[in-house]
Amino acid sequence: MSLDQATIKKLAIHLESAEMERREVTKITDAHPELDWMDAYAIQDEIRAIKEARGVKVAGLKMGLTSQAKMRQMGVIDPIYGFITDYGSVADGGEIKTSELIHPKVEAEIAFVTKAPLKGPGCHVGTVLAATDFVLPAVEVIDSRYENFRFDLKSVIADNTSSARYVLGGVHRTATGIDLKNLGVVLEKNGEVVATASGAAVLGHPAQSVAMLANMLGQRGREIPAGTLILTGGVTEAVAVEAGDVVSARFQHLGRVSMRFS
Ligand code: 0L1
Ligand code: MG
Repeated sequence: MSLDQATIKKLAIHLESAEMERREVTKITDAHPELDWMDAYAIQDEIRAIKEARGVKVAGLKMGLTSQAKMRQMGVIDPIYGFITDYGSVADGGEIKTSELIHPKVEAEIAFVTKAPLKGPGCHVGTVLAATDFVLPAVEVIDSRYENFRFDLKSVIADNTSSARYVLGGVHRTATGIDLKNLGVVLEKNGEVVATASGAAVLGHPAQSVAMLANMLGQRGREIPAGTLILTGGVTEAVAVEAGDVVSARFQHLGRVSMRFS
């Protein structure tokens, strides 16, 4: 690590208050070019601690930048992870207030819920499917705290991977008998198709995203506990939304997830 604990804490407060106050900030590596990967995840951990001290519950984990479409869109080459919160959850068909966000974008994702712990290294698609309780359809609403979504990978890890809101669909299925790799997804905005993809867009198979998460956490001596909700990353590029938009994602075998932005 190259930053001291006081600086980690100061940057966590800076980013967390930007989220709470819906305020854009410049990427933190501008002022701290020496920030390394461990610093970035340490800032994210500190944001989690700030929220938990305020009574927020962590509702699950997320992988970000797991599809070629997203990596290309953001000009990066590595997946990253973060956490999702209880206050980020929006009911299927519900309303999302844009006044509570800076510049939201939506992405269709396949979510997993585990029934057994997963600890890397060595996790793969097989271990993940064996530890999966069920999968369900999701839309993540991301909202980078950085101006114009302009960031580098370390800055965005520190900003809890742009985590903001998420909507889970009501249909859940065991992973057995569903071809998650070839599962088709259609993302619609205001009745028009804006993106299509299949599960394979996420690292070849969405379970591979969970395996990578377990392996990345394993490097830090951590694991994915049983009963964890995991968003595996957008199957398509993220699509910008504004007040008045209605978004719907249709997932083969898993039904539809929808929301409106007010
Ligand atoms: O969930 C995601 O893929 C978001 C990763 C962070 C990058 C972004 O804000 O697009
Ligand atoms: Mg995402």
